[in-house]
Amino acid sequence: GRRALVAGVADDNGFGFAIAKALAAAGASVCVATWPPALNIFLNLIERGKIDDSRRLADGSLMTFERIYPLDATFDTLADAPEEIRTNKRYAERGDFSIEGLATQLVADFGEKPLDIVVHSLANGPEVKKPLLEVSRHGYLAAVSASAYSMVSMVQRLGPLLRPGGSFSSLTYMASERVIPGYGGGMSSAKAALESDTRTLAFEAGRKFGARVNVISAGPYASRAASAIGI
Ligand code: ZID
Repeated sequence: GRRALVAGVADDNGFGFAIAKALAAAGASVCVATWPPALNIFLNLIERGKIDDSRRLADGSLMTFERIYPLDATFDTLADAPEEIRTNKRYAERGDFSIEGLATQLVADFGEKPLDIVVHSLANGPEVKKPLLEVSRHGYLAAVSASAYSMVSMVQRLGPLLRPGGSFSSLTYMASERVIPGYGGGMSSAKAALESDTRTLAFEAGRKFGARVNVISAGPYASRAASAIGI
């Protein structure tokens, strides 16, 4: 069977959950990766049965996640995380939550070539409510780091874990190409980078790993992230 990793699932409201469910319905084993600050809440929702209705598949069974990994995609290695993050309660209890840590754990759990499908369904822009004219350098770079470089780093580190014919996908928004007021904080810039990088990564990772790399430009969906900016 195929195994998928969906990065960016912390509740049953977002694209990541819906994609995970579609993959499970199609017969894949699904692992997810969750931002450490949201992980406890997510595990509680599952444990208490609060998202059982959302987990129900057409055949009546409940979708299960093979693994739920901690992931902060702004860190490539654990050493990249600053002291105050590494010692933060939500992070400290989780082991290696970096992208490299995720790759290492996947190999430890399933062997050298554990994956067929990787979905990047995460983004973060701390100043998303500010128009570009008011965005700080820090906010802009944070948006690009979490929302675009995270994909580059995931392809670098998870590419070697893909079986032949494997694929990467991510999600973008049209504000990369057109002016859409309200999608600020450098998020439009981050999505433009993500889309451009997808072309270059498809070229490079196709040759290096035999992997496909695609990005889907999504329509509006009232996820937690989108609700924060009034979508
Ligand atoms: P979501 O909140 O379900 O998923 C985002 C996830 O990212 C959350 O689980 C966060 O915990 C996680 N996350 C944040 N920072 C980090 C980090 N550093 N490391 C690891 N995880 C982290 O929201 P979602 O489903 O909206 O987002 C999934 C993807 O879809 C993101 O790439 C979005 O940018 C993208 N997307 C969403 C929408 C939308 O409407 N929900 C649109 C386009 C793309 C969109 O904004 N008209 C208006 C707006 C839009 C489309 C059309």
